[in-house]
Amino acid sequence: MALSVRRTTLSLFTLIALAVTPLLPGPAVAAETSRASGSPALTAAQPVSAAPTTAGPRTQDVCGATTIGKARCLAKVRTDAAAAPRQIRTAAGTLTTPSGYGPAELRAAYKLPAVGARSLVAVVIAFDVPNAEADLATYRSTFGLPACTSANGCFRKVNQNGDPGPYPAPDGGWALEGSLDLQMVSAGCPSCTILLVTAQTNNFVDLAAATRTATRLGATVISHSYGGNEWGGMWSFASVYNQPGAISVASSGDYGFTAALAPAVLPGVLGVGGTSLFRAPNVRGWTEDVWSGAGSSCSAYVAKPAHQTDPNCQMRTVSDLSAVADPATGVAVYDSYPNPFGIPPGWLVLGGTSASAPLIAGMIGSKGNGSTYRPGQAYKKPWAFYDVIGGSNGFCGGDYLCTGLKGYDAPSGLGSPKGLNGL
Ligand SMILES: [Ca+2]
Repeated sequence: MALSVRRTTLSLFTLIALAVTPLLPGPAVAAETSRASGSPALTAAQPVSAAPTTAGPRTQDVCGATTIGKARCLAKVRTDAAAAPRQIRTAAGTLTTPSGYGPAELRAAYKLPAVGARSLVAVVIAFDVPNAEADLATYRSTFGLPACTSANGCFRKVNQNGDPGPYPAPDGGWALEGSLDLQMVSAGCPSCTILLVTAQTNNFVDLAAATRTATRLGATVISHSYGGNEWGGMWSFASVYNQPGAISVASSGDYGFTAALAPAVLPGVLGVGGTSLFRAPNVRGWTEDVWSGAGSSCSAYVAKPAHQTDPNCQMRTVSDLSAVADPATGVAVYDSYPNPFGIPPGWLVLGGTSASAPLIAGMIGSKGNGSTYRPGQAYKKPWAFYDVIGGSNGFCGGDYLCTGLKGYDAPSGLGSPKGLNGL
């Protein structure tokens, strides 16, 4: 009897999820990005997104919707004037100060050590990121992080075969995503070395090949700020995201309570949701709510892992953990590659679970245990995370699947890292 009740509950939530999926990438909205043709043209600008529940600053999706079997990046870029860098005139000249949170704020909010382990953290991305190393250098020098260059052995860029070129054609949206990823890994782990693996296309066949290469080249943490709707075909590459020696960390999505995305939903992958992060007059100095866009879901394909005990989803629930992802409380990113959004290249403010996943990937790198870490270990230490209470990412009658409640909830998982103890 109890089982049938749970099944009824699941069906209800599945129906609700299907009813609120207009923004989903998927066959019903099969608007392909310009990249699918292999054309080097920039991705067409996407329509201004509509936040599900709260009005916020203007944003655009950094990547367009895709069809099944392909992934979109999961970043949102601010396009309002408040996100522009501030120009401050001094006796020495004009200083440009980024808007958005930098590494110092993120370190303070999540109680991170300034110096951690020297893990190799990989960023898997589709298409080329032409200015990756130069933009990473600007980000790190601006915020006082140690240099991370190919010359000093900290930074390495390869194609999906593991070779230093030739690289795929660039895409303005994915290139911006790449800068966000590299810079968030740096914020989460200033001491880590970084491997950028550029997949030939946004097809999962190529992204999985790039992931396999990241493991082969020694990465112990692999960041995936992209996703595509889960489907039966994902089992052909699922094991690539759960290889011995490396933990995959993936974005839960930017479209609220809806269908699950791969790779975040896959077994062994740490699915990272999103929060809004504010300064607060409390002991921590900060507070977080569920971000209205944070992806959360009850899988239709992936069995419930033993460490998940939440009652209203019989299959895998996404997310596991979370960190800042709301573009309204977004992070500073330096990207000099021409973007398709009409924003001057340079300092931008970004959000999306594309920010939170590489930030947490960096934190695991800082802890230094990526080669053995698995999501189940976090569930044994709920005290090691800031419980996110408040906020919602959809309509589910106030259930934990779409509402920030005490304890585990799907949009924020166990919460956000309180130092590195739970990682
Ligand atoms: Ca919670």
